[in-house]
Amino acid sequence: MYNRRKFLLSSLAASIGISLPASGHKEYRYRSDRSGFDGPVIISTWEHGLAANLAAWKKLTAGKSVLDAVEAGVMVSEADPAVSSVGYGGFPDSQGEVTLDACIMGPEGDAGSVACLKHILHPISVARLVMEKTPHVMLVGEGALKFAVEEGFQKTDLLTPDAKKAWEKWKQKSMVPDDFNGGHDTIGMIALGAGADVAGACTTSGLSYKLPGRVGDSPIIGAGLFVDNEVGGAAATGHGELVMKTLGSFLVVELMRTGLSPEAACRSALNRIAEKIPLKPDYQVGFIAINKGGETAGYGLQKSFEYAVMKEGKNQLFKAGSLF
Ligand code: SD4
Repeated sequence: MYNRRKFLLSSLAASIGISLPASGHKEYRYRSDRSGFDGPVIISTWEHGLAANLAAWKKLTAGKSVLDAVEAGVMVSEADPAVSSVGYGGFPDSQGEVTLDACIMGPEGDAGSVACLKHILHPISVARLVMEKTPHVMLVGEGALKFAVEEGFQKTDLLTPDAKKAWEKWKQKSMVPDDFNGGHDTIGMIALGAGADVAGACTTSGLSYKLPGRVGDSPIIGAGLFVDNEVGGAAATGHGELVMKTLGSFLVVELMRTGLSPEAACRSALNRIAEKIPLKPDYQVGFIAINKGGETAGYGLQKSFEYAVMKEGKNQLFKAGSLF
């Protein structure tokens, strides 16, 4: 099987004029007919993506892998108490418990994920170890926590005083979990590194005041995140139920595979959501995407979506186009 794959790769390489090293790994710079890859490109969701991009950029320019880059990038948001939808400082569920969802995908088609994980500051690193050290893709709840502790992660209290105060205020008003109460600032990140390899990471505390046990799109491979190293990658933020019902990030990548630009693919996936699912006026979904040529885009259902792109050493925040 391996030899056949290597043979096919060598034949393909010969037919497009590149040479492969003994390992069979591609070491050329990818050039598509849309644009050329010319160095690292990182895209992530929301304004806090700027700080995350910078951490990822530092890894890539220090020669670290694209997986190291996306992991280090989103860890910045996980540790930031001011980001109320990710990691430490994330708003809790309806019972006051912070539960975290995260996943990571690498260029070799590998994936790891954790869902409804409590007490761990960096769920993205646990997801990476699920990918690297187990034969599984996803661990949830108690099992994910047990795995993390066995791997040496410290248990910590993730509920900050500010998040507790917000939850107590919400409790006074309502004991009915609101299906979309709170900020939309899950961090999703896709990076294109050396050799135009693509990796992605996504991490969140999910919807504020969700029902206990609720898992959103963010740790679901294909929903909150999808990477195909032949095409590019995509990640989602916003109302996870809408993204799960359409397997949004997979859809964006598959649309890019047909030749759509990242922006057209994100817009088309959002159109799919708008056509198939009855929407409430305040529902938001944002997609980010990057293709193998280094083209990036973000697009939202509503106007509020922003995304951060770092390329050629410049880190910039963009207002995304929107359907409504
Ligand atoms: C979820 N998509 O759990 C996440 C929420 C989110 O910013 O993106 N918040 O549904």
